[in-house]
Amino acid sequence: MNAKKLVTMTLMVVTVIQTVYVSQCDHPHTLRSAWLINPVYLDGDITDAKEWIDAESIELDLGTNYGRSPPFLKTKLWAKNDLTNLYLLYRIEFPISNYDLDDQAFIYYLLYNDTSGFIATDKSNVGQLGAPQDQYDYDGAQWTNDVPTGVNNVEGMGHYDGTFYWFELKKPLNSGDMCDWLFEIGETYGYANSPIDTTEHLCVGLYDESQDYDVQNFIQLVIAKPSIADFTPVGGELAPTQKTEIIRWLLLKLTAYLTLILCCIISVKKLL
Ligand SMILES: [Ca+2]
Ligand SMILES: [Ca+2]
Ligand SMILES: [Ca+2]
Repeated sequence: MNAKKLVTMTLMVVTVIQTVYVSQCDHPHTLRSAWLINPVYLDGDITDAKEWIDAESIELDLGTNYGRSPPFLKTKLWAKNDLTNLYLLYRIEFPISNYDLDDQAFIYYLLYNDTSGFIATDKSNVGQLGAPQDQYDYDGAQWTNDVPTGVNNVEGMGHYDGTFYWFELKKPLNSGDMCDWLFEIGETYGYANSPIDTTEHLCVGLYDESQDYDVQNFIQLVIAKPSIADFTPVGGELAPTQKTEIIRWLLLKLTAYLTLILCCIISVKKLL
């Protein structure tokens, strides 16, 4: 192997390693949602030992000024999804002296226009006693309720146990009402980690009603895609639409793998 071939192969290896490194380290709060196995009962609490054991989680601090200023609230966030819905569980450490029954958890998504304004906006709010709100049309200051233009697609509840706030939230990946995010399985959402970064924003947080401010931070969310093991029927039949979706996804994945292997074989043959 001559020096030119050695340099080319080294560059290929470095590029692959760099791509993997960047994809894993690009955002400080990347949450890789897990594929849902156990059902969620939206009571605002961990209902049983199995309910959230199949989810993935991250730990982060919420704060005012997009997580940069106090008070800092130690938070753990779990996520899982199926083909239809995203499920989130929040655990937010909160001082009992500031507890308020009207405090709410939220997640919002902003897709910026290159010049000004937003291409898409969506916010989900979950209170402790239910009554979740689904919003859109953020103008930089105010949100508008989806209803009556669209539909309230947010479900969930929460409670405070004296140390932690707990909230459970359920939202469709694609409600179709044009007032919500449009998430797809296997895709990544939320790239900003600063308020001046105009790549898409995905923020989670708590609205402190008595202080009238948001305590929040940026996250990046990777929506899980199914594996074959996730779809082994256990005493039941898969719905036809679900079967079609799984087959389509598996074929796409197989095609991608075959193309990658073919490219590698051709590249190696050329180099040797
Ligand atoms: Ca529950
Ligand atoms: Ca909405
Ligand atoms: Ca909606």
